Amino acid sequence: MSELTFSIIKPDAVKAGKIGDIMKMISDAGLKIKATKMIHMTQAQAEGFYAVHKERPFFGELVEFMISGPCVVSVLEGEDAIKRYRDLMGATNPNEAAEGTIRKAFGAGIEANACHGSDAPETAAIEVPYFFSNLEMVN
Ligand code: RTP
Ligand code: MG
Repeated sequence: MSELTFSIIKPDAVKAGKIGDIMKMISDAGLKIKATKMIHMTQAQAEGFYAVHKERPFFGELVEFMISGPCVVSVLEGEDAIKRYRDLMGATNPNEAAEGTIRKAFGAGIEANACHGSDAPETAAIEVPYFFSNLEMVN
């Protein structure tokens, strides 16, 4: 079944000039870009987005990282898009990420790991409308 997932090219990868490379990997994987834009998150936006992690010891640092520069947020669509994009991203820790994944290619460490992708349909259903309205998505 075709589904939507939400993607972030994180500030580390944007700073490193990797937007084009990562977008190409997404296209080459057969995921369709329904919407995309560059944003610089406010602290409140980043805290809200990662609210599930607010009790984790790395929460403060993660928010600081996510607001350290602009990022590219996108909505991707395809058959089994959530799992396929997670597979394309690779393991959270780039040192453990498989060859050919975004994090293996561009991740610097456990935090500055180049990208985010929704981890389940329920998460995608929250994350997509957190940054995009229906009017911003192509049909
Ligand atoms: P994401 O949510 O960004 O797609 O990444 P994920 O599911 O692979 O990993 P998750 O456990 O949800 O962690 C969210 C993000 O927090 C940062 N992190 N830092 N310092 C640390 O130990 C640590 N652990 C995670 C990473 O940026 C991770 O992607
Ligand atoms: Mg996650």
